[in-house]
Amino acid sequence: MPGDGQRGAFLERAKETAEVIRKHLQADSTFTAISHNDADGLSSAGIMSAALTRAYARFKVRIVEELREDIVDEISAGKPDIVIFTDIGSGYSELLNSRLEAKDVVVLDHHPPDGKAGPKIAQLNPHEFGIDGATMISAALVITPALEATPSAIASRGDEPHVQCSRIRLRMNTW
Ligand SMILES: [Mn+2]
Repeated sequence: MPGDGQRGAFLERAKETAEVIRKHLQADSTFTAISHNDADGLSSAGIMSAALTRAYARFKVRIVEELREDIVDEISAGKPDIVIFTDIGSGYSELLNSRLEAKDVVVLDHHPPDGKAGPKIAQLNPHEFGIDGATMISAALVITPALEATPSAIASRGDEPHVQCSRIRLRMNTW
C-alpha cells in the first residue's frame, strides 16, 4: 500500500496536470482526447468528453487500440493545441516525444510507464508513486483529480454556454 507521502505526491502531480488543462481551457485551445478501446478507456473518454463539454472546449475524441506512427501523425495533422491521452500513452513515450506535434501533451494512464516521458509530456501515472495501477486504480479514476480544475476555468472565461456548445466537435471512431 502506498504511504501518505506517495498519495500526496500523486495528488500534487495531478494538480500539475490539471494546471496544464486549465491553461488551455482559458486560452480556448483546441483539444484532442485519445483513449484506449477497452471498458476503462471508453469510460475515461466519456468522463473526459463530459468535462470538456462542460468547459465549452473545442475537442475531438478518438479511440485507439494502440499507438503507432501513422496514428500519431494523424493526431498531429489535426493541429491540436493540447493532446490528452487516457488509459494509454505511458508505454509510448519515445513515440510521443519524437513524433507528436502539439503545444502540450497530457498522459493520464495506469499502465506501467516506460520511464522515458520527455519534458513536453505532463504525465499522471500511479506507478510513479508506489500505487499499483494494475490492481488499485483504473484510468477512469486517475483522470478525476486531473479534471478538478475545469469548473474554475469555465467561470474565469465567462462564455455564454449556448454560443460555445455550437462549436463542440465530438467524433468517436475506431480507426
Ligand atoms: Mn485501463
